Amino acid sequence: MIEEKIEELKRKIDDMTRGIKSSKSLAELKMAFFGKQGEISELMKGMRDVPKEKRPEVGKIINALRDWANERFDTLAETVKKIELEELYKAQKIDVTLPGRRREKGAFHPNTLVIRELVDIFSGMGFEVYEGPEIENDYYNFTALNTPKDHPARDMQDTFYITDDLLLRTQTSAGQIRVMENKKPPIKILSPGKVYRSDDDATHSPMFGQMEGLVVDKGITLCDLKGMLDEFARKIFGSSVKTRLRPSYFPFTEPSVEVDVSCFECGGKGCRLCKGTGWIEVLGAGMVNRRVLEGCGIDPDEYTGFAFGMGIERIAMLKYGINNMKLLFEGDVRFLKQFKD
Ligand code: 2NM
Repeated sequence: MIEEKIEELKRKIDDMTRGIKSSKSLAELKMAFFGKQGEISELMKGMRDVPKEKRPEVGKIINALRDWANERFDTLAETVKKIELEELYKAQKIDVTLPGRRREKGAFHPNTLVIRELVDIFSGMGFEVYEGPEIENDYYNFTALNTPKDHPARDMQDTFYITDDLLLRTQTSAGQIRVMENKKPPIKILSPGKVYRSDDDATHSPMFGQMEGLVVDKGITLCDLKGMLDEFARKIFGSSVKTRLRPSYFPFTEPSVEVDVSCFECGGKGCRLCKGTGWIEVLGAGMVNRRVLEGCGIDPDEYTGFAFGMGIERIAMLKYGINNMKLLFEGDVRFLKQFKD
């Protein structure tokens, strides 16, 4: 009777464990037999109803079954675990002959390269970098720069106004006024940054980069400006490049000049880049207008200064031979990757 039951249980365990592939389901199955209401536990509980004299015999049989089942589950557990590990190793297998994963590298924008180079050149001459705010008021952007109310640069077309008084700066010199108001000369600052003008065509962008320099001290002359420009031109365009000054007009400088560099492409003989003239216009400059100095609380009879300003995109296009300004605003990596310092 009991022997039959035990044989049946053994067969059942054999059948149920045959297809088992995971440790989890095997452990669950073991619980189903050995757990509180499990068939093996029930058998043990049944010992209560076995007559006293038969108990040692029946006990032996049941214990033997329990040991058999335990061993069976333990061996199976080991096998399943081995299979599971093998599968895990297979899934995590690394092919060391596979080519490495490339991390795409970006590139510095030509504007960034030019800004860095300019900052480097002018730092070498003792300039400190000062960056003012991009949102300015009428006073710093115009009035303090001796730009009268009826000047064309103040037209609504040219300036992005935020309110009657607030605007997007049209030149970085707005910030330089703050420096002159707050610091006693000597002053020697370089102001790189974005400026905004309501222009938009093939050669004008509503936002562009500018870099302005300002030197104020006792005895500063136009010769100092010329000497500094020569040094700057040689460093950025090549050691044989010369500069020349042509008269111009800016409200904030007097006299004002346009600065040309001799063509670094043809050496001055005339080519497509310099349109046959041998010269390329690169920046505007001048001696700081005495009214500007006065307005900042600097005595123009004691101090003089020069200032200059250039467009970053223009320098980048000249330096890297870029013929279309739009390329500088599109951010196409294939374009950007071509430039290195
Ligand atoms: C230019 C040309 C000429 C300029 C003037 C000043 C300041 F603040 F001193 F008045 N900063 N930069 C200046 C002078 C800028 O850009 C074409």
